[in-house]
Amino acid sequence: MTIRIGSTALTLVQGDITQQEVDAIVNAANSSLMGGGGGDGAIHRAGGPQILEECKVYVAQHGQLPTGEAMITSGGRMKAKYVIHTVGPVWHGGGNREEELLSNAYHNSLKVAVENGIKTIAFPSISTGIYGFPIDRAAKIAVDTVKNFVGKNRSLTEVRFVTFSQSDYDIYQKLLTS
Ligand code: AR6
Repeated sequence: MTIRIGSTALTLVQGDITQQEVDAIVNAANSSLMGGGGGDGAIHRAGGPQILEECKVYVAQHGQLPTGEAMITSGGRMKAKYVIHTVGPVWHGGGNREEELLSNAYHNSLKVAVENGIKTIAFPSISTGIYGFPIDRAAKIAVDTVKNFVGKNRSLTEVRFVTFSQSDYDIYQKLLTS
């Protein structure tokens, strides 16, 4: 499904983030940037060793990536030209600025995208797998942060939400159409 905000299409698909034909896919990474499980593992497997090499160079120069921040590498062998790596918060019950940090992860990923001339970008549901953020709250933050960003910045033509499960798709669909 698609909704429009100004010149930007917000789209929702159920599928695999590694297979998206967009300029950039977002990786729900961890601060080490050295790979992991979940979508992070899938992205490094699909993209090949080039991505980890670029992450190592970044960490050597800048140190680990703090929660809520974002950085960019190439997409290696994937169709997407770039991967934007961001770190969502681990859910600890909501009293540790988790909502603000999750919003920052979306906002800073979009900022890095615009700075790199990216027009189309696909997000997984950051923090809602291994990091345990409740999906209803996380999806609302994702949709609100993206809507707010594209309302102010016209250079992105598509922001795509990619959910793994049908139940997550349904939650995003309700938020996008409300
Ligand atoms: N395509 C789309 N969505 C996916 C895919 C995929 N291939 N694989 C998983 N998901 P997670 P997090 C969904 O765990 O919670 C890693 O070890 C998944 O079902 O990938 O931010 C990192 O290195 C869920 O809905 O990310 C970190 O240590 C969503 O993507 C940690 O996990 C996010 O789940 C980050 O945990």
